Amino acid sequence: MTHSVAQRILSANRVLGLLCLLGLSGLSGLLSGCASPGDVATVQRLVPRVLAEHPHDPTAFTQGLEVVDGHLWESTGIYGESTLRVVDRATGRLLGSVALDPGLFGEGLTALGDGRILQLTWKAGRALVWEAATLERSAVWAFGGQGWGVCRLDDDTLVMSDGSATLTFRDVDGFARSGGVEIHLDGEPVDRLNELECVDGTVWANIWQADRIVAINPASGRVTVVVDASGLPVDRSGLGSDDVLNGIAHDASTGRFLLTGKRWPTLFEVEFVPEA
Ligand SMILES: [Ca+2]
Repeated sequence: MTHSVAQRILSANRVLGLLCLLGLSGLSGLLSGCASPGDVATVQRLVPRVLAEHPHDPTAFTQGLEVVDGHLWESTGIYGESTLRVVDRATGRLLGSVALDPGLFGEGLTALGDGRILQLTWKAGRALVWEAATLERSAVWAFGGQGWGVCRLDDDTLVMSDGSATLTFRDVDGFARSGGVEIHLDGEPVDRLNELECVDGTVWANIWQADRIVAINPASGRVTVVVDASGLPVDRSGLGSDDVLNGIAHDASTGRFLLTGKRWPTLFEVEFVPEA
């Protein structure tokens, strides 16, 4: 594809997105690739309301967070320090932990739904598959490019981020690529998509270095909700420039989200509410 053709397609997509935003669903709905009528509402602006605070290991460079069968699973990064761990959310105490090969940098993680946990690595092109019951590694799946975040959208589909504005769809078994979608907000690409959380067909994503979380319709790529998390009352006194918001998990038993950051001392239990 030539650059000019790509630009024309991009421009066409932006016009289409504008039609959707203007609510011209009768016209835009005739066009392939337009969002569904239920997807054309104004972007919601929300903030987290803190319902509880729990201790979080201030040495954990959090890269992935997910509640699996009531237990909080976490992936941490940094070469030589990366781990896969199970955490008691109330106390922050480790219930189980395994160290990664020093040459691997841990990234996002998600349950595969069959007693296994998939953990991404950053630049090694390897996804590690762990047995949740024993913390034994049972497979390694290869993939191209960088690994940032991952979540399981449905029984067959994983969603992966790589720091760009594109989310990649992959098979739950074997990690083969099955598609992708560019994420956009008001017609503009949204890059630096990082840790992910799939909740009832919606993909929630941390934006790297932005104190912002977005909700994404994975069919259209449209951002439907923007959460400004800059008001979370985290003690930043011991944090460095890399120690940013990262880590979003949904607890289906309460409907609440769990949020933390890289080396943050606190895990926040929150709900998302309209800005005051
Ligand atoms: Ca997550």
